[in-house]
Amino acid sequence: MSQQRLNNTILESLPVEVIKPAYDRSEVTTGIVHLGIGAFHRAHQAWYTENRIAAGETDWGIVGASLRSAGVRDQLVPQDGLYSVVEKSNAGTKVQIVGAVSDVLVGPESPQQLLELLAQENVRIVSLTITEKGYCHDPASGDLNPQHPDVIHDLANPQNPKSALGYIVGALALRKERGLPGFTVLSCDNLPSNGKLLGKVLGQYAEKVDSELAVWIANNTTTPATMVDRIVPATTDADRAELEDLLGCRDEAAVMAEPFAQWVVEDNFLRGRPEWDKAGATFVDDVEVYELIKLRLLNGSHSILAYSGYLAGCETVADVMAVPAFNKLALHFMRSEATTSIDVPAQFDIAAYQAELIERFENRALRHRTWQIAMDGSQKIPQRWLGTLRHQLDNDGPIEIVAFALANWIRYVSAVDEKGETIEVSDPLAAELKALSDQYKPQGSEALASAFLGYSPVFGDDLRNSERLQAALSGWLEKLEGEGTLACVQKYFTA
Ligand code: CS2
Repeated sequence: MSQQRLNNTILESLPVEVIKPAYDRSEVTTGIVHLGIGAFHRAHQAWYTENRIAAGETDWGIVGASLRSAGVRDQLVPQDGLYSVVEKSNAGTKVQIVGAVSDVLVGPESPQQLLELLAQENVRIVSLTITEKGYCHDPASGDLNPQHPDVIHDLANPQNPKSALGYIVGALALRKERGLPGFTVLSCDNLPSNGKLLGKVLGQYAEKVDSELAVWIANNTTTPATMVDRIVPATTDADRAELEDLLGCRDEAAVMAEPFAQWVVEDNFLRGRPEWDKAGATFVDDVEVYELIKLRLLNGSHSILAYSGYLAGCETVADVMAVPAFNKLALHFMRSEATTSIDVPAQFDIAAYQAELIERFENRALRHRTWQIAMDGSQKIPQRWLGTLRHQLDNDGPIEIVAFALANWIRYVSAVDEKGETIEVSDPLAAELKALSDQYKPQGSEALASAFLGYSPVFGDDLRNSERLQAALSGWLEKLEGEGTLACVQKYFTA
């Protein structure tokens, strides 16, 4: 491994084909604090912002924060915040060095420092990619979960929070006390009506702190909705080694991404925003339908391919898509179940969108692991599958593929695959889900289906009442048990 790390001093000596910041980084001031600075933020919002900083909007620099581990800080800070976005497709590779991030703080190391940063007047936007589970909500209802361990902790320790909600409300309390204005809180997570959901949980959390503060926050923040889209798999050691050959130096913070990127944002910012539209984002009055389309078609089929593909022995999404029956299943799901559950605007070319998704999933240059997408299913399934399912049940529409997908997920969270090997299930509810499976699986498919449909944190209180769903789900559980996922897809979904 070469010793030389990517940093400000070696920018000039990078190969000419590498795109790099052509502005004076020392002139950039902080306008955005981003909580949850993982790979997705770096390849998406920070990458859009880089374009605007380069165009002269130098008061929108980003300071990132991690609310859990020091990993990203240790990757980025020794590199002066610089990192590569490596666009990979069958057409080749394009590398851009992004300079929009000036620093990274680690919440648990110094909560006070992060609270103070968030309270700085020049911070006008606090953006979030904290994943579904970071909102401390009940996924079925969208309300704050008052029993969430982080909520309990943060209410008792407001100076030393763990959750994004604790930090944001704590910082807003400081701003109120100091006579400073609030900020825009921008959710960039894959949740339905993410802005509204964020506004609601922030309000519910603040109400528990102090109702006067809750009123101030309601009047001094906005929470615009966003639809964010770019496939950004976790970076691997092989990716970093390959990039090192190309750059001639080591980039520990590099992110791999597809060329495609989309960002649809509700234009409701309290104290200004970068002109992200000039970097390709779209500002609209209502994001909801774009979010529904993205969550139900892209993420919905992603999760289907993840659980069933994993069980069929496929490591990456591209591997799953290389199996013709799975490829057909994805398109069939989008057309027959997901799309028909949405009131798609007449001008939206949904057939082109579906075809593009298939192509994006087939991108063999990206190694997007099925296991990665399968993480946190309990938090993802409600918005990815269950809205579609409820719509179809209410309208006597098709439910076969969602039911099949649910059966695969139930199989997956049993934590044992078809060959009897252990599955490393990563989900905040993994233990409960496994216990449910262990208890009911021995009683047969019907009992198992009904136990899961009765599990309200994921399924709410309505789906257990559908006999149609119950029958479809137990049918699929039975078939999966007897025939296995791959054989089922090949036998039942090739038409
Ligand atoms: C994926 C998403 O990991 C997952 O659950 O479905 O991260 C997906 O790649 C992005 O939403 C694409 O924009």
